[in-house]
Amino acid sequence: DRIPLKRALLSVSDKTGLIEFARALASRGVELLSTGGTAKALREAGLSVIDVAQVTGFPEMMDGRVKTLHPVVHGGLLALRDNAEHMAAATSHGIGMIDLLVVNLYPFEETVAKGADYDDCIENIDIGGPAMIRAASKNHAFVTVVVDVQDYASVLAELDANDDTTRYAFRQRQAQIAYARTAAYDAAVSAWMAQAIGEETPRRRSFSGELAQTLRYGENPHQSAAFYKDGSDRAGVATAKQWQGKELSYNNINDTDAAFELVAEFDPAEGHAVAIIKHANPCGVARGATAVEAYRRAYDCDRTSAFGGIVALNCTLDADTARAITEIFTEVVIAPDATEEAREIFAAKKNLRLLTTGGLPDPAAAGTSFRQVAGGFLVQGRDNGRVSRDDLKVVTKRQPSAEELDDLLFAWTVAKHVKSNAIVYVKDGATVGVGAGQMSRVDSTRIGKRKSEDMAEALGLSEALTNGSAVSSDAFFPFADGIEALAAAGAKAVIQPGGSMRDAEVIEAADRLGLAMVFTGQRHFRH
Ligand code: 93A
Repeated sequence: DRIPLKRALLSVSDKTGLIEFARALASRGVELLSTGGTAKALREAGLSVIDVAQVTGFPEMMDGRVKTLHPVVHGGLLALRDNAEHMAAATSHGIGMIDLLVVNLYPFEETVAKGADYDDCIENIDIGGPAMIRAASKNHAFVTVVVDVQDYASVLAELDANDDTTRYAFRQRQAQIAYARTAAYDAAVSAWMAQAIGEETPRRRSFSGELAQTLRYGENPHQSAAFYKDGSDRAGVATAKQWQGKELSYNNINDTDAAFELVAEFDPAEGHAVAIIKHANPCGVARGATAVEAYRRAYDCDRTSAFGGIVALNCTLDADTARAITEIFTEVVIAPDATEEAREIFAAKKNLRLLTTGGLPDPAAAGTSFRQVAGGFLVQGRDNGRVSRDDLKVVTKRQPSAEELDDLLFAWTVAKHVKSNAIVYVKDGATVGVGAGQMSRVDSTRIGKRKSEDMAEALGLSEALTNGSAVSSDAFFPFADGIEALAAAGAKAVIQPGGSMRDAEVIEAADRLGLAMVFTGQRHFRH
């Protein structure tokens, strides 16, 4: 199963590492074939190279659309070396074998990402490259294929370890990677086309990802797991720099994502905000005049749950905040940036992971989210719904005060990131009680209240902070009982979508209990 490399075809758009790799191949006696730009680069570096055009007998034509699409190339990649008929055909047609194919494709994804126009994107769809990659990969019994610059070193290591040959298992692995690459490439083309033609629900769609990290296990130790990047540049856990601490776990990644997506809702221009997440739900979110104040206020929502949590900031992590965070055990801290002093403070806490992202994701950005179900998956646009003061409709006799309106909008924004049924109590720009993930909305109401009472007791307060609070509900109240439960918790103002059959009863209850209530006209289920 060991195949020596006598002849290689190199055709690459990304010329990173090309010269060094080609030189290493040439020094091992490998003959080099190449397409226009690649051949030019190799020649300029003093390497001797044969033009593919010379081998095919055709010039590169039609703006390069036809360069390598020729039987001399594809025969050389596809011929079975142990098949007498194949080899006889190759001889009679003057087809030389190609043992190594090195291709990276026209930068289609990058062209789309930089906002190029339709024709430019079309011109960057590589045809000859994927055709060769697929041919070489099919014939991995004899041919080695390389599609990633990072694999140049792997090939050389393989040759070094195996007397200048490649082993079957190595070629298989390379072929698997290569097919994933062409699949990802076509997935990108198809996704771009769907968007370009305004097709939101294409009849066929495919997705692709690149391994970012193998994980020790999934949600539980008996589940295998890995983390894949989708190639988008959204600031977050997939693109963050990890400064310290052991590798993130599956649950860490999920919770860190939830934390950062939540805190990114709060524009740093409007002040510091901190979110603390446990099991993908917030157990404290707050604004503050400083980052450390925001952290302490978030922490004071539910100190018990915050232990071992994930902390996200919408601003630079500074030394004061870093010191406050290290007072308890925290799993992960994620922020756009961290000062050197803050990093030094964390350095003493070996188990604490610090991630910086360089920025915040745009909460209003469009996007797609997926969920697997048995036999398929659900696709939807990401929940980028946001409401502002102008969208609110006051439905009660009592108008909310300006302070209440601030808290209502804050509560609404947090509730969007809480598992349904979500009830979020807020006072002065800080959550004071969160009821998450209950099957009954009234239960979420009660849980938030009880949490707040527990905290009041722990902090030695005379009453729970739900007293006088503003409350958000992620979806409408189907009955008046939810409103009654909120009033019993001392809430003074309520924000909810509205739209229940019994809205009239719900509004009547709010009026009777002296609450101010606003409707958003938008729902934030999160199941
Ligand atoms: O336009 S193509 O689809 N037609 C081809 O026949 C072809 N053969 C190789 N593009 C083709 N390629 C691509 O050219 C390779 O995949 C590679 O990305 C690029 C290298 O071109 P150059 O060597 O001229 O820089």
